[in-house]
Amino acid sequence: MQGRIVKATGSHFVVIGPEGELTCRARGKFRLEGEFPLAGDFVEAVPDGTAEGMGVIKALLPRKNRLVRPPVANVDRLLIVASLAPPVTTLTLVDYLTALAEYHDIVPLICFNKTDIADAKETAARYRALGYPAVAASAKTGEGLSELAEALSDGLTVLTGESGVGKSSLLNALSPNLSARTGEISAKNGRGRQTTRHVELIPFGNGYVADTPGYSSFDAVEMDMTEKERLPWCFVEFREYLGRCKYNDCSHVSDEGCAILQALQDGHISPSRHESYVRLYDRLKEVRKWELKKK
Ligand SMILES: Nc1nc2c(ncn2[C@@H]2O[C@H](COP(=O)(O)OP(=O)(O)OP(=O)(O)O)[C@@H](O)[C@H]2O)c(=O)[nH]1
Ligand SMILES: [Mg+2]
Ligand SMILES: [Zn+2]
Repeated sequence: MQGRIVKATGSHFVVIGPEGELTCRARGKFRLEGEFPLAGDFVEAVPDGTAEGMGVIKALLPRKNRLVRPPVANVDRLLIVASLAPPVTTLTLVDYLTALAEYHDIVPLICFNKTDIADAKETAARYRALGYPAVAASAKTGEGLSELAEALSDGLTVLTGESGVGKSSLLNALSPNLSARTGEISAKNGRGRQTTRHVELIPFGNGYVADTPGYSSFDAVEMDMTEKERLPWCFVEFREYLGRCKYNDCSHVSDEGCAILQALQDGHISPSRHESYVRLYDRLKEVRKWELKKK
């Protein structure tokens, strides 16, 4: 049958398809070909005859995209959870994460949580002005939750954001039936253990959500954003100026005749977004070939 991997633990995969559910073991074949099945993958799986409900993955269907952290494929939406109350998320990180979403062709949705203790209207409006949906919400008071629920009701949404911003709390508040499972995930992973292969897609509305343990640093290599040539395009408001610089290989950092820098000077691009671009560009510039090989 064709189905989708809704749970991946590193040792086995749970595949759900029209004919039901199969628990499949990870086979060496995929590792050798450099393609390891991930949660979110669409696969061809068949019963393996050992026991009822046990199966084997025969083939991976083509992927739309994949994230490295968390390891998940065919992501439709990235829910970037930020907090303007401690632990305060820097807007640089929000900018990095919107760029990450664009890089992988994923629609970003930003949620500023904890509005019960830190107002986020103005900051949310800044991102809406860029064309990104941005919700001010509180897992505690319920503000913004109906808006979030509606946005998450189809496709596969992956939550991301630093540890402690309230990702799991938001999911718990959104749906009581999510609560046990998200609780289980955070208890198992705890803080700091970010490399876990365990990813579970939880049904939500007509779609799925995947909670992930937060992280404390942003590593562009680990996030698989290694082609710095693509970075300018990942800042949406830069797009209309691309191709208008004096030099074709303009880095939009300090080159003469740069259309982006001109737009910045004219007030069409915000200084903080451009600064985030420069910082991310500088990090990608340092990525050496051996680091790419390491992946
Ligand atoms: N005041 C307030 N506190 C919140 C809100 N949402 C979450 N918290 C608190 O913030 C802390 C962290 O919440 P979590 O939901 O565990 O955060 P997380 O993003 O899932 O963190 P990791 O799983 O470590 O990545 C908890 O003590 C929550 O009670 C909110 O809207 N308002
Ligand atoms: Mg959590
Ligand atoms: Zn330029």
